[in-house]
Amino acid sequence: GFSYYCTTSEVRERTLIAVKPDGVQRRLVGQIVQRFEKRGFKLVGLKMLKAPEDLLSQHYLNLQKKAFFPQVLCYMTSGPVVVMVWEGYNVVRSSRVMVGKTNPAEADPGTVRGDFGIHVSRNVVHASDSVEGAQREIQLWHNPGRTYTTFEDQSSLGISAR
Ligand code: IDP
Repeated sequence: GFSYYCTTSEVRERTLIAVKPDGVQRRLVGQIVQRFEKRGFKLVGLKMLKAPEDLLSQHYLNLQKKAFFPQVLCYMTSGPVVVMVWEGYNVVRSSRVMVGKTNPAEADPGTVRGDFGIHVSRNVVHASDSVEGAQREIQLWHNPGRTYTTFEDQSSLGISAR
């Protein structure tokens, strides 16, 4: 049909966006979802889970040798994360702009980290940094064959009667 002539592969590009434990705890999930929806991107996957360390090690393969890696693991396992897949034209590059610089102190106002971030270990969101990276991360986090502790197990979320 016409789609063959009119669409480009960038339209179906996908990226992995995760609201990190501090973002979930601070009730920022809705505002973050809203930013991506307003921008015209399409939500094509979402799940909430407490990330296992082995999954995080795979996710952050390039950081494993850094001295601060234990800090990253501690931060990312401090509570559940909300992992989403968003689709749209140039979504990988646009998301990185919307999310802002890694260090919230350097992130522009108007970006997620510039508006809500506190510290590199409290920077609210993750966004894939390349199309290839996004494909790898989507496979990793949304592989249905993987066993997770999901939100159905409330004890894993730190939700208690306290
Ligand atoms: P990115 O999340 O902006 O792509 P990366 O360099 O891939 O940045 O780092 C991944 C995550 O690791 C960051 O979002 C941040 O939470 C954490 N991180 C990066 N650098 C540091 C650091 O120097 N100290 C502690 N945590 C860090």
